[in-house]
Amino acid sequence: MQVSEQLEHIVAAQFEKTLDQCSNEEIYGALLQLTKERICHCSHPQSQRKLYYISAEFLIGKLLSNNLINLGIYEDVKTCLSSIGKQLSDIEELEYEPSLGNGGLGRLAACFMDSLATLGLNGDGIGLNYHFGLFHQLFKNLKQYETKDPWLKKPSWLEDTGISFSVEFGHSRVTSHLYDLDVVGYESGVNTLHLFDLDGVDESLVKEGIDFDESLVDRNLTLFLYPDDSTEAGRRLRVYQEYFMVSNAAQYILWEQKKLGHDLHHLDQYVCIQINDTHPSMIIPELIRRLMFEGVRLKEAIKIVSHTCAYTNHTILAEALETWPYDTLADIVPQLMPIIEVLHMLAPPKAGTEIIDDQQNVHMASMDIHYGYSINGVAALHTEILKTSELKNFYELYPDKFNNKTNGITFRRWLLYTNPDLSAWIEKRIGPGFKKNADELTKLVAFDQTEDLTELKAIKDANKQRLCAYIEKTQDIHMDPNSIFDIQIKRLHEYKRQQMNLLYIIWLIEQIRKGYRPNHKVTFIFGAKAAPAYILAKDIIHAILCVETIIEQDDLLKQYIQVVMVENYNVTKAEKLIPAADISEQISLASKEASGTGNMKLMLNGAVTLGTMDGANVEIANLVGKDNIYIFGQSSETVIAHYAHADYHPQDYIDAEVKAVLDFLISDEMVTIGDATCLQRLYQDLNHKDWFMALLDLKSYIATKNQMIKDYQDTESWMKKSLVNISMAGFFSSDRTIEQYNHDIWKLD
Ligand code: 4GP
Repeated sequence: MQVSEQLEHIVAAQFEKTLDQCSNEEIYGALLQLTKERICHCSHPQSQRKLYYISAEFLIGKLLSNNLINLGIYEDVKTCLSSIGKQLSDIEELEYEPSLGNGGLGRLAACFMDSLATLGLNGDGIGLNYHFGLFHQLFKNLKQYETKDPWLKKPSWLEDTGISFSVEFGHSRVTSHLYDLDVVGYESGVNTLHLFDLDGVDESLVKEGIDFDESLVDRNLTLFLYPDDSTEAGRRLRVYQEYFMVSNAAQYILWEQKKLGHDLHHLDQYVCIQINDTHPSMIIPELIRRLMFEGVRLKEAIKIVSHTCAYTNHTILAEALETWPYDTLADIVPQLMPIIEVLHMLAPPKAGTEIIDDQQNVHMASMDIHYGYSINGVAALHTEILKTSELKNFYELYPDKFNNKTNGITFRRWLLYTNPDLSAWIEKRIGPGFKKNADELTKLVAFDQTEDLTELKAIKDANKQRLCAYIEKTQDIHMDPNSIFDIQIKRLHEYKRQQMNLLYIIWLIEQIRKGYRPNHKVTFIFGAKAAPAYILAKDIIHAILCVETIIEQDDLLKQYIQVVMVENYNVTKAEKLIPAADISEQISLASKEASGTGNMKLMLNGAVTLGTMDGANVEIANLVGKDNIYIFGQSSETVIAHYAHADYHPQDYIDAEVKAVLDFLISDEMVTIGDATCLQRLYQDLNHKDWFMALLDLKSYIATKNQMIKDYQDTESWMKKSLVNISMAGFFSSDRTIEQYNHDIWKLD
């Protein structure tokens, strides 16, 4: 049936109207139904062996357009709507973005789901259905405030399955409720994302703040993602949530496998489980326990689970290698403790690899590594660092378990959807093959004649115009589309060094005031949420917002620079920002960014990277060559050595110029509009601690960024760089990543 015909049927049945009589809300509902009806005709990949990808986050973004694209009816729907004077983008605005993730790890899981379905691989996701998500970020008094982010509205993509399980804790027992969401592949099959919720979850418990009352765990467990973990209550909630997630996962997996008639003694032939970071690590003891209920003996259960589970590490920061006090676990999940004890005792006795250490802390990653059959990092450098430094002791025990899987992104969302004009430009030159085979993008390198580049520039300019209109509409801020758009969008974290970017801007302010005139106006755009309890990250946001205001109020400065901090940065905003970027800021302290995926999205959309040799930047640099990327800063070896010798002192890097920049943070100008305590704290930290070494690289960052701004003047040569970046981005398709996971780890078919 034609799209228009089907839509007319739906609205006639639902609203007794014709399409042109419908409101945008009604059209949205009808499109949702149409999409679901079409999905029903897609087949689920069939293979004996199935992957369950367990993750605390799935940052899936809005689904309407993505599903329409993957079903191949996006253009038809657009045409149909425009025939009645409507725009799909207006309809799409009505959709709430699911708030099921925080950053890269969650977005990666979403890209993986897309690629699994596209490649026809039998793999489902398992996670939680957080009602108020992470949080909604508001700026007030130049500071970040957090409010709840209610996104679960009707009509919804979620299907109530009616499936539920019982999950017991030390002091209580709760019932779960499973909601499923279809994940449609590009012109192919469909998989499922299973989101477990609490039966009887009570949204009315949340008034203003985001806190957790343990006595209400049967009503509040799935309200928030990552609540404040600076408090004991917050940390305990994580344990509750994590166990709730994996107990449901284990029960679901065994239920489904039994339904398929599979012999649980051979579960490892039928199932593989990918443990995404340490949040789902308790799946190991829980699955062992559940197999024992099914009559499998302990030793055999351990063996089966060890051949079933694989672990991905996403960061070397200690905060992600979760450890829980033994007593906390014993209190919340006492049933797991005998198994964890056995796992600890059976693991090879090697210093630094203990599951339960001398201080009675339980190390989740240790459990994953001893009892998982594959351990992977997410970019070549990251995996090397795991092997040679962070997880060295484990690598010596299990060299064959370690492997690298450089991250990727789905080009359906991050090119076809976000940048339709660029996609059309590409298709006109190399045909549509790149949509399924991203490597074909390399054919584009040949299209570097002036006419090609002029068109490419026009596409970038139009995207910048669109971003300007969006920011004007949403934040009432006017931006200059002719300025260079220098974009840093990612979680706010000291290691990502938004503070270094800010110090550059301050340096520039001081130069302009001394008479220097930049070659080109630059708009510095930030998008970032700070974890609610991360004080210094919030101070950095505050300082950025203060500087934004100072520039705005200064007639001289605003001719040359502007700072814009995008409020409530999320997937929807990323989709608007990325196609409009000229400069992609990837400036983490070398060794600290496991991979990055924003770097890949920005490159694919023609931005030129300004980065350190960190994470996947290293691979980007190798692919595009040194003329098409701007690299600065110290190497990961140097940084690791500084940490090892504890010999980094910010004072060693403070000369008169840097001092002036730092002093600006606590200048009268700043303190009159800002909060002196926050600014002082940041100032003191940078002067005396600077744990992520912003000052180490500041000078080379300033020089390299200046060079970049200068080079931007030569439009043709800049656009050539942009073209090379687009052409070489094919490697970063998540289809490639997923093929590698499947080939080396999952072996689904
Ligand atoms: C992130 C890493 O920080 C980022 O480098 C990587 O690209 C991403 O995972 C996906 O692998 N880690 C997290 C986290 O988001 O919570 O650990």
